[in-house]
Amino acid sequence: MYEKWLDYSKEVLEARRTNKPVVALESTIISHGMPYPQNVKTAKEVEEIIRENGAVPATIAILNGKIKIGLSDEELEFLGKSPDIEKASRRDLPYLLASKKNGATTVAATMICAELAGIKVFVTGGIGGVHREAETTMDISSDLQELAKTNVAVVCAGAKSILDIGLTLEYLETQGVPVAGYGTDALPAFYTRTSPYKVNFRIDTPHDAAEMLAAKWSLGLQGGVVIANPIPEADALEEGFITAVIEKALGDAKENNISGKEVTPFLLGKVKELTEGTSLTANIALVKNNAKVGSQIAVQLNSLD
Ligand code: PSU
Ligand code: MN
Repeated sequence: MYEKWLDYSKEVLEARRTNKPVVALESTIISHGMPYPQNVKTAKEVEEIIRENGAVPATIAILNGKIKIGLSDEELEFLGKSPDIEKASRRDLPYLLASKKNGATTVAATMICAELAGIKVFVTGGIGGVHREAETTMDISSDLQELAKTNVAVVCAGAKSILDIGLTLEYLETQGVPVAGYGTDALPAFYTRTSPYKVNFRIDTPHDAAEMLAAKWSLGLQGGVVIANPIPEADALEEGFITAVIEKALGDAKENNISGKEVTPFLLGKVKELTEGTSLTANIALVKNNAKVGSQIAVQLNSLD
């Protein structure tokens, strides 16, 4: 029944027919995470990296009340250019689809759509999490609940320290979501390769990552896995610098009484503004690196099943 909401690109349809590995990509990062035209350029380059590594890219978004699995260049351009595309998470999907609207899917919504489309590996930049002071605001991203129940692996560069990373890890632990470090014992913090926190497990090869995913799902253990892949050394930002920027962004959010779904885009926007583009360069580099690792994992997983 749900198939009526899905609309596949030709490339993804062909991949399904020939049993090629497919890698999902989100669209909030395009509409709300990066400025135009870098967002569209990056989205296309990321797709190309996935092809070069033997998989097929499926950028996911809601367009005219359909779940698009794979976007054309025109659709990418539209998403990247239109200033008022709704950020779409789990709770937004029914309304946006039923009223034939557009939406840029978050990690949570992209996981849902990927699972419906039979895609097991999803590449992005950073996941949402437990916000600082969540004990009073109750601001916890629905990305974390999605990781608890939807069977998709998320390859990311860890979590940004706009979040309370420690509480985010506690939440994932409670929900039984494994957090694996790709070639690292430390949990990466998006712009930096390390944080004060450790990952649960270290994985060093795409093959080992695929074996872990296969083990999890063959046991019927519902939910995703976070595969945290550190930003390349050359692109990492200096920790003191980015910490100061994030503190300032958090202060501004408080002063402006930002709440609900606006919190994360507001903080990301402030960080961008305050770093005058260096954060954008880092962001682009880490997403590309995740695309490489994610497609290698997808290829391995495809050869296991
Ligand atoms: N963190 C980032 N970059 C992003 C996001 C988070 O470093 O682009 C986006 C992702 O789409 C993520 C969403 O799923 O923000 C989380 O929003 P919220 O905290 O409102 O759940
Ligand atoms: Mn939130």
